[in-house]
Amino acid sequence: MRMSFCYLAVSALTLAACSSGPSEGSVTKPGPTPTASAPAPTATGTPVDIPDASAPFTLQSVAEFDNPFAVAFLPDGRALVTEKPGKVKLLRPGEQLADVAGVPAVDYGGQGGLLDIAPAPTFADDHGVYLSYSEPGQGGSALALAHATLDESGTAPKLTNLEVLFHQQPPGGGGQFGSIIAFAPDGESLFLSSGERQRKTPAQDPNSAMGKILHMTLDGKPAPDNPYLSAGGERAYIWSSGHRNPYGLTFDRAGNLWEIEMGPQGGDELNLILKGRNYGWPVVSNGDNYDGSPIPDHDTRPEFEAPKLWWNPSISPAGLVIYSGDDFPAWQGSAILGALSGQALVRAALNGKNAQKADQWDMGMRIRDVAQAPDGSLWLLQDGDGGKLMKAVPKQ
Ligand SMILES: [Ca+2]
Ligand SMILES: [Ca+2]
Repeated sequence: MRMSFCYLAVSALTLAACSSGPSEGSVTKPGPTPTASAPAPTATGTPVDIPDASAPFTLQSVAEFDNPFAVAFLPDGRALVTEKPGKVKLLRPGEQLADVAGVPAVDYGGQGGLLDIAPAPTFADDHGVYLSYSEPGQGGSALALAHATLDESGTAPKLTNLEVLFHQQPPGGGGQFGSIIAFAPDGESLFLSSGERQRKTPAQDPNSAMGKILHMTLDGKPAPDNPYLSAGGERAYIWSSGHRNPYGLTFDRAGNLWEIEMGPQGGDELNLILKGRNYGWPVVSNGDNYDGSPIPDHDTRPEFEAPKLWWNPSISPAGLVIYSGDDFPAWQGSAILGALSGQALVRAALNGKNAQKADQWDMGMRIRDVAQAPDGSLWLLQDGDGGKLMKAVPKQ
């Protein structure tokens, strides 16, 4: 079922306009260069019931998507949303969702497809965006990172000047790609999380980009301060090793890089990412294999960096922000993460380089991504067919 090209507003007029999906002629041209003062999408959407009465917020849905993977806000408060089958949608309050043309071909299926999207640090000047996706190739697919320009000069938005900056090699079948993009605080480089494609051993292979956090310049070259720069090849891109399926990656205001990853059963992790460190997968995990066979815990091998937090039972963490908004003052500086199998929104309080579990609210649905808009509002993206983009609104 594909419900959603349509911005779901309570206005009957808007709903009527949405009834037949998009057409080029009916898409209102987004405005010119964004301004920093423009508002985020307002909470004029549809209330969404959640089972957890203790949550200090309600949810308002503003749009639905076909298997969305990521939401990223632009400086003017509009949002870009990726759909795994291979579409990018541009959301503007009160209007239909606009299809963004020019998306590269993706290998959609399983955990693969169109994945993360992030406006460049220079977006206000050049409208640059970064995309990650599973790129079709000989023998399978590979994690790819591309840069493009969001061109709104025509009747409908499109990606132009698309350039693939990085391809993980070799291609292969299936598995989890990770694929989350995070910019360094100085805006001069980017980090890309790369899953081990459910193959385990590549996470410890020093010459493979799988199961790693990668670090590169904005034009896709290994970053000059990388620990194995002189080795060349994929190794030159590696910043940290021993990761399983990292579906969240972001910096806090002090410049610490935080990562969440799906571990084996009972072994999901929140990690503080440090240059050149090895995070242990698949040699150690505080969880165990899904077939019940044990994996030694982190404390048996102190040479591997231990997680700051882990979850048993598993929650399948996906999406991570360090919250800094005003809607929920008590959460400022906290890590907010979504949970797929856990069907939850999770808060971890951060204190310097340490973390403490704080809240886990039952959302009654799989949460695929979380994001903070420029106005500080907090947004949740539901997983699956018809997945909703929802604003968390404080209860009065
Ligand atoms: Ca680990
Ligand atoms: Ca274990």
